[in-house]
Amino acid sequence: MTKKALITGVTGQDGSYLADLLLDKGYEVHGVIRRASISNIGRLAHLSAALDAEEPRLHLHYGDLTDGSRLIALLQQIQPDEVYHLAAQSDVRLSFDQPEFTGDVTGMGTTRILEAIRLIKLDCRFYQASSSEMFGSAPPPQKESTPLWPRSPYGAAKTYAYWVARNYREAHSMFVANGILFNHESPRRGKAFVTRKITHAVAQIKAGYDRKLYMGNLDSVRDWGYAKEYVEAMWLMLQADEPSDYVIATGTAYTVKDFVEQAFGHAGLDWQKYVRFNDRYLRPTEVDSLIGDASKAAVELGWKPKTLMPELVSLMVEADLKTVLAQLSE
Ligand code: NDP
Ligand code: GDR
Repeated sequence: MTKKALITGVTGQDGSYLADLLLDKGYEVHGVIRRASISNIGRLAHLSAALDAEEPRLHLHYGDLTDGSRLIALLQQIQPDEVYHLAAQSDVRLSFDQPEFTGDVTGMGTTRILEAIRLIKLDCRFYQASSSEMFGSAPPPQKESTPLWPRSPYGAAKTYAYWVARNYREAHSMFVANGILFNHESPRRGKAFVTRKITHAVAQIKAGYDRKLYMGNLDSVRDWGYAKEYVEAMWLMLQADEPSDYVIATGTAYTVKDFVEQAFGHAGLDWQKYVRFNDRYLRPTEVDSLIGDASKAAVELGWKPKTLMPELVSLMVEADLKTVLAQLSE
């Protein structure tokens, strides 16, 4: 029997890699997309064959996390075996400007979809995209037992969703797993996030654009991994015998400044000539240091990171250079 998966947030960085992975594994994949005035399915462009085939293996459905009745209808219609709940307002800085909206989408969105599953008595496994932002100010290294101390409306909303997910597991005996993922990046990362913002700027400067790169806090420490490998961990969590919560991280620590230096260095550029400070990129409260201990995932799921930060920087700069140069030659 072909397994069916439903991915919320399929148009995002992780959703697109997860769709690739599940299609490779033979799943029938359903994704929830939002109506937008211009196309928002660019990250799925390479999957057009699966989408447009006579018997499509990828199906896209309009829906929104704020629209509970639509979620019920979709779950009832699709009857997925596995639900990967990735959709969220995922921008930490923006969550300070739109805390209520972030709470509604990123927090309550999880309750809406879990409650929809419960109400229609759907027998499925559920993945919740939890985040290292929930650890906030808790000192590193952070693991599953580390107390949560979120530092933004986004982190607080994810913390609420994490506990709701755990409660549905305990109260209703549902198969619910929280993946507590540390920052993971790729050439498909949105350009508002710091890594892609840097690699895109490096590529433009290398290609001859006359521009500067305006940045906020260069001192924060992050544990950056490769998104393509992190979606494998999501799948592994839903194949386990018992549902549980897992930290997914590389265990390595770099500052934002390290990332800047390596990215400019990879292109043979001196970062100090191009990088400038702008306080609009600062947050009212910052998360200073996130370094994950993913030993539980290694032991129980057999998951280990392969691509570490220096290689990740290189592959992201190379991908952006290729795109920028192709655009220039059009
Ligand atoms: P992205 O921001 O790239 O993607 C977010 C997705 O959610 C997009 O598909 C977006 O749709 C969708 N979405 C946003 N709001 C709604 C809504 N109201 N209704 C339906 N869909 C909506 O995030 P990532 O792929 O990077 O992350 C995936 C998940 O993992 C998110 O929940 C994020 O918070 C979490 N996470 C991410 C980490 C990371 O380092 N990347 C680390 C830890 C957790 P659209 O394309 O239309 O905007
Ligand atoms: P983060 O990622 O907040 O960790 O959340 P982001 O890349 O936005 O910031 C990382 C660090 O870089 C600092 N920073 C800047 N950040 C941005 N975006 N732009 C800048 O110009 C800039 N200058 C410095 C930030 O202050 C921060 O310390 C990401 C998201 O994907 C969340 O959804 C996810 O849950 C967490 O990672 C884990």
